[in-house]
Amino acid sequence: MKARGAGNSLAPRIQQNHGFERELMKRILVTGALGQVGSELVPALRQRYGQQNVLATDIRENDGAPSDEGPFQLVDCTKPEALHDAVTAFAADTIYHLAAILSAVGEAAPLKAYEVNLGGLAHTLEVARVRGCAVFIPSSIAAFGPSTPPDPTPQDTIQRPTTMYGVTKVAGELLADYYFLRYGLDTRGVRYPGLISYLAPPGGGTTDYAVEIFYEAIREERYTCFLKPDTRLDMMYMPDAVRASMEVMEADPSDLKHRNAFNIAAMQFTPDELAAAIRHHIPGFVMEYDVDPLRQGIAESWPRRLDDSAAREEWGWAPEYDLEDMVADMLSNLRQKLAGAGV
Ligand code: NAD
Ligand code: AKB
Repeated sequence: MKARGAGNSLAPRIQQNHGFERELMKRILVTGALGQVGSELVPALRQRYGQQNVLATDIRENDGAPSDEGPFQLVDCTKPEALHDAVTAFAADTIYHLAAILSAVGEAAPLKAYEVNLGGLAHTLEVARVRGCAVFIPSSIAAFGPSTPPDPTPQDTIQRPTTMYGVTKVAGELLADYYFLRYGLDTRGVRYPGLISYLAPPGGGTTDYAVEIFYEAIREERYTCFLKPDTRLDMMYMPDAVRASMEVMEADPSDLKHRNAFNIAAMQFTPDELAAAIRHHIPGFVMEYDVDPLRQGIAESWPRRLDDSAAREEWGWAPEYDLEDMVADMLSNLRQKLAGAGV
């Protein structure tokens, strides 16, 4: 694919303010920074805004993650004082709030998912209100449910998710809108599809198969998939997700009709189609199926393709990677990573 839209590119450093009497964001605190997204978003933010201007935080110790080349602090987002102290001490003007419990893990511990995903977000928004920070809030295809039109899924439509993860995501979208409408807080966000990446492992979601498959394809030339072969889902390669997360925060606020929960999309495929794309590079690759009813049920309740026209129109969103580009890049980078680790 690799044909970028003519819209909001990160190449020229945007010089406008956010409409909230602040210059370019330059002191950024990231929660949940050691996860699948943070491991790639933190280095990208540091490259753009300066290594010392991005504080990575998480509830667990950093044991050598890619985001370890800069400030790191333990912060539990369900503890409002700790969050407030970290934001204040770092003089953060922006928070990327990534801390979360994903869909499959969330079904094993629904109240924990509620506490972290919704409680953590409420505390983050409140600290941001007191400290005057902009906030990036990621939502997900999981914010939709079985009564949502699945293909394409409009920007504004029926949601009614049936997982606790989805319940917290749709409530989080509303909470983010509320803080903007009620307090003028600069909240923004996107609905990520299932994300595929090679740096950090996925955190226990339903789309994890689309990452695991690459590890097993390289190591064993075979993979047993927990979703049915024809389960179509919306997916995205991490470089596109990272760029979207930064572009939406740099968008001119006067162009935004929506602020939170922008649908973004790049590619849609089934496990069978992903296996076929991998076979172009590893002809002997064998895919087997051992379906997990929990994750199959979750996947069937999610959209197959998001309509991302609002993001395209309002801030120039355009993906760079399609299925073919993503598979080639994943295999090449993961081979190098596993060879480097002696695996
Ligand atoms: P992840 O599970 O890989 O990482 C989440 C991080 O949050 C972990 O490092 C974990 O240690 C941390 N964490 C958990 N509880 C915490 C707490 N109480 N305080 C502080 N940190 C805590 O998740 P991810 O894939 O990096 O997801 C980041 C965001 O993107 C989440 O909001 C997620 O819902 C959203 N999202 C991700 C995907 C995907 O495919 N990865 C898709 C859609 C949306
Ligand atoms: C999950 O599967 O839970 C996540 C997501 C799509 O939000 N990857």
